Amino acid sequence: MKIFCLLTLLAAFPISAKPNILFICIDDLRPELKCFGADHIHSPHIDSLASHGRAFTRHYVQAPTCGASRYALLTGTYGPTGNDALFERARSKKIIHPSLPAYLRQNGYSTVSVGKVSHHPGGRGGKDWDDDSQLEMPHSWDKHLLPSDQWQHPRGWMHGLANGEIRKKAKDMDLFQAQQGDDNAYPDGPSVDETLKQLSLLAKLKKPFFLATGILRPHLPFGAPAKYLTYYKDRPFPPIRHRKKPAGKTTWHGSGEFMKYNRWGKNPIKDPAFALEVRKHYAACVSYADAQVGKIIKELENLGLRENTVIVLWGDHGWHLGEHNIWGKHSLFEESLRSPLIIAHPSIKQQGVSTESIVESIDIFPTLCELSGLESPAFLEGDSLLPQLEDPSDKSDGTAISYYKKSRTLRTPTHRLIKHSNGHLELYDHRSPEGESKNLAKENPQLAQELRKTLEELNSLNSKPKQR
Ligand SMILES: [Ca+2]
Repeated sequence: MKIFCLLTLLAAFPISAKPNILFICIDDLRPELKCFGADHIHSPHIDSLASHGRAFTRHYVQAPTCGASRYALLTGTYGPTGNDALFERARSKKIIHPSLPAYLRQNGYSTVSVGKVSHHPGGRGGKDWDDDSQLEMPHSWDKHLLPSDQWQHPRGWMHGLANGEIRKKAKDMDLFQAQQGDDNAYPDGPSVDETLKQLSLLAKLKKPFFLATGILRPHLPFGAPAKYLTYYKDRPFPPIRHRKKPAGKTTWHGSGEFMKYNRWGKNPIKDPAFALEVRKHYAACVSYADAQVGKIIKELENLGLRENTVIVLWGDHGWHLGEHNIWGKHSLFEESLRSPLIIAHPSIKQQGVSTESIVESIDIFPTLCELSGLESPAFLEGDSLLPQLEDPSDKSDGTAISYYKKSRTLRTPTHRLIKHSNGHLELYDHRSPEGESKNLAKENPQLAQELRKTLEELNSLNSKPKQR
């Protein structure tokens, strides 16, 4: 039955054999985009992409931290919970299954990565993340590039601020910054220049390509050229939802990553004016990232490649901007786990209509296999999103699993269940205005236990996230 449905869908999807794939990763981007309902955000290029494809408004990542989330995306499987997940996989010398780029490479694709795609920009380890003998994803990329430019090395680029400032200690850096200058005053500028150069080189090859480019902003510290802040100078921002620290045992935390950059010693929880400044600078970083997306897609069009290229835009996880009294990621609340996913191609029907189907990052690998006419390897743990590309009202499957440290969560179309290692449960009803601010596990123990069982059953079907 599944094979019949798949053949029907593929017949309805007239993509020529082995289209190119342009994969755009954006670091720490919550769905703070106009096309995802954030009307105060200036994001014209990503909005345009969504209008030519399918936006997944309920896409959930597997983990609210860069390395573990990218592991799940790039391997198509649930995995470890730490940032060094891909390095551990590489060091284990037990890589049985190919990564997404390795699989495409085995099947005739040129594979190139620029910027932050795996956890380390450029995909190498060592003190400055530039040691060619320590590859994060062996056998995966023809080229895994990161032009450090004035930031000296990939580690410097990763946390760089204007004009070559690199991180020595986070406490000595600006939490946010908007210096005058062009796009190349901040780290994404030269990386996107390299992406454009690689696109033009790939266009000359007589084989399909998988080009993955990783945009760094809006990752901390929030630095972007001053022109992007001007969009927000006098713009009203909506109130922060669910501002209170949740009661009881939860995955709440004290915003450690954010606070360590905060050399001004200000606290957005107690200082509403500062909180608004932080939100405006995050927004400026989103607009800077959006402008980079615009440059890449324009070059794709200039090269005449748009018609035969599947474009995927993916945020590696969400970010709390004050919701639940958190400024950061690293929780199992909606704000940390929901991120933008857009898939665009001329063959997609009802372009510009989003889907509310619950989907996960591990679904992307099998989707790209099917769009490329390749068999989906049996080890993949996600489901193809072709049904949602064919029909945005499709509600098939409808659950997402995520994990952080020793806690796990299940998102259904109506609820979120979080299970802690000591058995404690959190149950939230998304149909209620209280959402994830009121734990209903004691009020509705039957549903909590049913969802706990579902979570455990789904995990028995799939590999168990390793706890570290
Ligand atoms: Ca990230």
